[in-house]
Amino acid sequence: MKIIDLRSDTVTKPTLEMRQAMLEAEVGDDCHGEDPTVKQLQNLAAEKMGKEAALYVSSGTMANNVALMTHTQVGETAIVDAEAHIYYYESAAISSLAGVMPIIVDHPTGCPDPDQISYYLQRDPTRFPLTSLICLESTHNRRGGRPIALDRIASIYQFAQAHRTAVHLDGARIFNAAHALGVSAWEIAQYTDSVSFCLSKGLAAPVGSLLVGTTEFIQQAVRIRRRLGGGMRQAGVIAAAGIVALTEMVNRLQEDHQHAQIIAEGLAEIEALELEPGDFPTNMVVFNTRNLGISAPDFAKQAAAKRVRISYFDPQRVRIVTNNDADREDVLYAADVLVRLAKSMQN
Ligand code: TLP
Repeated sequence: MKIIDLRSDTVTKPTLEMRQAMLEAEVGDDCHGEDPTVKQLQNLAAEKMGKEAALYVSSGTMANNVALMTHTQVGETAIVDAEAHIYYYESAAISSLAGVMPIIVDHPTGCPDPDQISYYLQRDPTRFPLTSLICLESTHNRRGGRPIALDRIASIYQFAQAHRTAVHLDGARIFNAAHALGVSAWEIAQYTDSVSFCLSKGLAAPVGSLLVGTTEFIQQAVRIRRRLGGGMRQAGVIAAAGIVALTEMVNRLQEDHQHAQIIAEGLAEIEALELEPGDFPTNMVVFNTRNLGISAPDFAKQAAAKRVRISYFDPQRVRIVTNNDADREDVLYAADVLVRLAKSMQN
């Protein structure tokens, strides 16, 4: 019996077309700039994001860390959302690798208001640490997969530019954000200095992320990637799957969003279950179990016993992520299991 894995979109397996492309990939030593498939992927990524250049790296975490270390100097500060992946899940790389002190700002959209951060951007740098970077995330994982609205990111970028501060977007799921907002990815990326995005989530590639920015920024990023041991050799083998991800898999994200909607609509009927509202729903459904009298890990355990695997952010917040390996039939089954479970717990 099939296990329906909705813990994350990272669990997706590469498609047949990706495996075929990997088999046939033309390769070379990428540290010598000689891998034609990596170059093709990087060019494609830069073009899709409307940036001058791109760098292929092993993971979203590495893309964020390379970005942080390229934009900042040791001893500076960076504005980071209180729920950001960079802050929560990257083993404190922001401070341990980049040597940067995060300034944590809490805003429900994941994107600060200018007046929340203007103080940090205007401080006297002879007496206070310099704030050289604003980190954003869209879609925002721990904020229920919500995208940052275009006018919000535009205004924070304008504000950052006026204060000579760079903006990095953790766009691990930027194509989900673009779909939800009804725009192209470059329309979001135009309001950033750099973007990291992942091929290995909803786009189903087995590995890999990209960092995009100006040619000068990417040249420096190559050096930092090498410092982190992230230089790769015949990486065309995996980049080939990334090209399939970027050319064939972007449009299908819409399906994941519809599937998440099916689950959210089912769960919305249960009053005791606190669904986190999404203005622009994407491929995540997040809810709080506190009024069901069960912890999120225990709820997940009970769902797993019925072949539906889901994850949780903390003791009371469940996360469900639709993905390429769960089709409509799987999703209908999962929705039914989750709704029945929650109903059986409400009193
Ligand atoms: N997120 C993973 C876990 O680490 C939580 C997931 O299952 O969602 N930025 C964002 C917004 C992410 O959600 C992730 C992965 C990353 C960066 C890191 O990507 P990888 O796993 O490739 O290092």
